Amino acid sequence: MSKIVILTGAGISAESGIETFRAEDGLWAQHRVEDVATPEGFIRDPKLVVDFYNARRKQASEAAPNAAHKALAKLQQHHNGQVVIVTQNVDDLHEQGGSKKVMHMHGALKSALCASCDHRWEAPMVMATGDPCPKCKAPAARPDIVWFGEMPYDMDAIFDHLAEADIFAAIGTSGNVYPAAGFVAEARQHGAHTVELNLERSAVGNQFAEHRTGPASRVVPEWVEELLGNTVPRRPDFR
Ligand code: BJW
Repeated sequence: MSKIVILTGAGISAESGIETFRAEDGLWAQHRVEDVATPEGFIRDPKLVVDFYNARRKQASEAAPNAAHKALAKLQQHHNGQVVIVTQNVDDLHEQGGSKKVMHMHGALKSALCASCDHRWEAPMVMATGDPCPKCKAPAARPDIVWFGEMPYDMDAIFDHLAEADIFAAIGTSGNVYPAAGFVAEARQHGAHTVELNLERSAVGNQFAEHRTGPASRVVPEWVEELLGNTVPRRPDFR
């Protein structure tokens, strides 16, 4: 029984119509990171940040999972061993695609967080600044998103999984943001086979043993079918 750990990024949801961050027309071309994705930005202008995530929540609610999300759900169902999905994405397209257990290390649009007592609850479609926490009543609701300088979720469990992985795959992530960008080195150090599935080599692409180049909706289903033994393995792309 082998254990597969999969890290996904914005690229897996791109073909579902959700913008990535670092593309020329991506989210960071339209918004300053420090304004909308840092705790300091939220203190400075909470309405700007809440409105930014309200718009993202609306966009995500209109998106549907693509063939890559569905293929990973199939892998989770049929692989003879454990398949752990860790996503940096804040949408829920993995769950909509049929995946049962997904670790959202950068939070989730569907969740709200109390900045005062850390209570979490289901976010309304439109949040407002100063919404009260249902538990402690403080007017301190914020999007449950991990911003720069904050600790991502589930780190201990993720590093435990990486240490046990036989295969580590990164799908549609640019390798610019840590700690996620360091997962390949961690998994490799513990003996995992590492594979990157992306339109192009990421910033940490040289650390992967294998590359599968192309859109996620094509390369992920192909890779999954090979893992499940349904097709003849293709020659890896060692460029
Ligand atoms: C396709 C495709 C298709 C497109 N098919 N592929 C100096 C050195 C090292 C680290 C630091 C440093 N200074 C500060 C840090 C730490 C900092 C960091 O990494 N900064 C960097 C900018 C340098 N990190 C943090 O602060 C994190 N916390 C932290 O480190 O805590 C301390 C700690 C220490 C030790 C252990 C543990 C913790 C928190 C990071 C929070 C990131 N938050 C964001 C925004 C919130 C979420 C949201 O609003 O949605 O998360 S930033 C943004 O980037 C978002 C993403 O999840 C994240 C990653 O982006 P992703 O997914 O890779 O997207 P893109 O757009 O970059 O790339 C898309 C990719 O898809 C591309 O490669 C395309 O080719 C590909 N693609 N179409 C296949 N169809």
